[in-house]
Amino acid sequence: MGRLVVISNRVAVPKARGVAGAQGGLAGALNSALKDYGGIWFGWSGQESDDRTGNINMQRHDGVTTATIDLSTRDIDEYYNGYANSTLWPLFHYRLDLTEYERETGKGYERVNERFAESVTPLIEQDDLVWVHDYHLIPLGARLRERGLKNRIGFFLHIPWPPTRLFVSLPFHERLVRTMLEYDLIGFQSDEWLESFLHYCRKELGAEVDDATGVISFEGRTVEARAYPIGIDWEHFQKQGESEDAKGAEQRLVSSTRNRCAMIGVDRLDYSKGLPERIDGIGRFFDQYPDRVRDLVYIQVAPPSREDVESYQQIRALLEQKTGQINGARSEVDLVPIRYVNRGYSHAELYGFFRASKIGLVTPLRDGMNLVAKEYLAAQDPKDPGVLILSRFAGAAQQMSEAVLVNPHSPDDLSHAIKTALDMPLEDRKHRYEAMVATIRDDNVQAWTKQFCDDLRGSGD
Ligand code: ADQ
Repeated sequence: MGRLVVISNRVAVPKARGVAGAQGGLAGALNSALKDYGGIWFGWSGQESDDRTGNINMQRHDGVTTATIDLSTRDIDEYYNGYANSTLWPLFHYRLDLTEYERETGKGYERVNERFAESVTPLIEQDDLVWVHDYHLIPLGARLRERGLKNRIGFFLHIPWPPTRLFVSLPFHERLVRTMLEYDLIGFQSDEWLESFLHYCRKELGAEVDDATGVISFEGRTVEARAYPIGIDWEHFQKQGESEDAKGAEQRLVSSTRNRCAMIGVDRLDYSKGLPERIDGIGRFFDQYPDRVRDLVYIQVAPPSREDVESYQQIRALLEQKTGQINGARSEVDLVPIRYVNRGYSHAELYGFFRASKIGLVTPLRDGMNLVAKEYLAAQDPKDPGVLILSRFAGAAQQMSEAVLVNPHSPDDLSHAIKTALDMPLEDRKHRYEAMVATIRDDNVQAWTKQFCDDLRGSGD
């Protein structure tokens, strides 16, 4: 059996795991996969350098070999901050208003994908499975095929796939999707994103699509597309819960909130996560139920991300302004309704915070999956679980329909959900928790990687 070669934009070594929220949900998932299968994780080092010698930095940490390259200032600007995060990310999260279409950044995106292909090709052996991740690297499979690679190559998209009517606003959309059809297997987080992709292939490319199996036939090739909802590393997360850090964090929150109910949100500071809208919903709750202000304290943990992109600077300023307004209007000398923390925490500390919080608020405007929703539930005490309030626009909502589902755009809906959660009887909380937790435990990240790799091994034409 061949090794696994994982290729993603960034490579995060295991020992750095969970330290800063900036590494997102992808890092933990890939480290687990590589430990199980052996192989290499290739990607950008995160370093900026104009060294064009093509040096690859190989390292081994905790059973995982990483191979990284640096990118030049121009590459980072055009490929990462530009096309990936100012064009594809907003468009795929349905934010046409924030989507920039610049020919130069598109060229930078192509150039870096070419550079990735050039650097990683010599590292790939004949029987290796190659697994490419996410929107930064959509054309990579096609670039690898041009270099003669015959291996099984799979692609997983961690973010939503937009409806055809939005996607066609992307210049050269057809070219991008044609490169995707060079993979053997394409994975999406949920049926909704999968269906949008299949719709595009049928309608815009005229491909033959079998909706039941996800098999796409196009210009003599056969590609399979399926939904693989990503999970959390259940065992690792439970272990974190037993640590002193987790217990200390739980204690800190319990003692600092005393007899008030702690409600928590943990998100990268990203406009897709619906943070200002969430604060509006909390403000509406305080307006509608002024006698409940003393019952609740909201903790928002939001480490900054992608700070070089303007829309991210704007979202941060907006969030600070809205939080400040509510705290200004509602605080007492002994009471601050919203605690806004602009930093990341370890998974152990997050576990403790989640466990001490009677409500978890996860309300993205769009999200491929959302692992925080699953982590929140995984940290609950089964005898006295908290309530998850979840956006119906997160991929996670498909699997977690017993959460209190909300429309994150509606302050009234959010306010009503908070009231429902605050007053929910124990029996109801337990019933909902039990209905969801088995899936989170069993459909974990190990099951996810195994399913994708097994299917990739068996797929292709
Ligand atoms: P993200 O957009 O980063 O991931 P998410 O799925 O919520 O979103 O994963 C975030 C991860 O980072 C979680 O493990 C969480 O614990 C951690 N994290 C978040 N804030 C943190 C903080 N303040 N401190 C420490 N850790 C923090 C993308 C997609 C998602 C998809 C994942 C995985 O956007 O939809 O679920 O990839 O596929």
